[in-house]
Amino acid sequence: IYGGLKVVPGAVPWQVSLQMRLMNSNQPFRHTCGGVLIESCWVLTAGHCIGQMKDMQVVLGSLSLDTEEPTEQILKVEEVILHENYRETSQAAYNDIALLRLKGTDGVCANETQFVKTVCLPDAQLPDGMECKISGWGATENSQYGTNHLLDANVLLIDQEKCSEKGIYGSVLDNSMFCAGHLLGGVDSCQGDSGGPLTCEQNNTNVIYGLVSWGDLCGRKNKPGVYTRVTHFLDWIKSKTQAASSSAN
Ligand code: 4AZ
Repeated sequence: IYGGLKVVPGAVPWQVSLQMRLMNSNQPFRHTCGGVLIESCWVLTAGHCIGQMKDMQVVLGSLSLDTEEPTEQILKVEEVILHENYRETSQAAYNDIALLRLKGTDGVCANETQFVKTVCLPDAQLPDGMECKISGWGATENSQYGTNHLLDANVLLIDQEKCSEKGIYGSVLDNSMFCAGHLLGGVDSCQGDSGGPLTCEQNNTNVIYGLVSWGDLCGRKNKPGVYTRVTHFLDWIKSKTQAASSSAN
């Protein structure tokens, strides 16, 4: 996160650290991407966060990556569901969304606490110019390798037409994504924040409106962050989570 501040305990209780290590290696798990807890057994993340041949864990209730905190819950992943039309080009990622079904018993995976909570799905588009929040452990203006402490920042939803102008992203944008940030630069998501939340307030409730997806570097003028448009995938999310939770968990 560029232009961010340290998150206080419990302020972003749906934030996930998605951690990976090479299969069968004895290396420790390393933070790879963000994610978002939407149900006790379901995490949303970016499609491009799903590498192959990786051993994966999901860490909830964490602020500091290098310390074991009493608020943490560490869960294994039972199933990875990558969007059927996920596609990456040199410029953009399309349909950049995946679901992780967590391992649990009797339909309970994450336990709700003050530090671990689900976030609601949105039920409609929100207005351009609205202020929303992004968070993550990704690169900052001072550290390309990311931060140990979770950071967050406020960004503005940017009109799709505006963001599709030639001097911004032109024709690479589609309806599976939207832009948010500050066209003057400075405040943005960055590498390592991918898959993590962009939440906004809708009817006095925080909703997960975007997932950190891509951008032309970070924090640059006229190159805002691009986010997976969660409202575009509501039916997909519902079909996948309902189909699976009726049989398993
Ligand atoms: C990345 O490389 C990345 N400024 C994520 C977000 C943004 C740029 C790059 C948005 O994962």
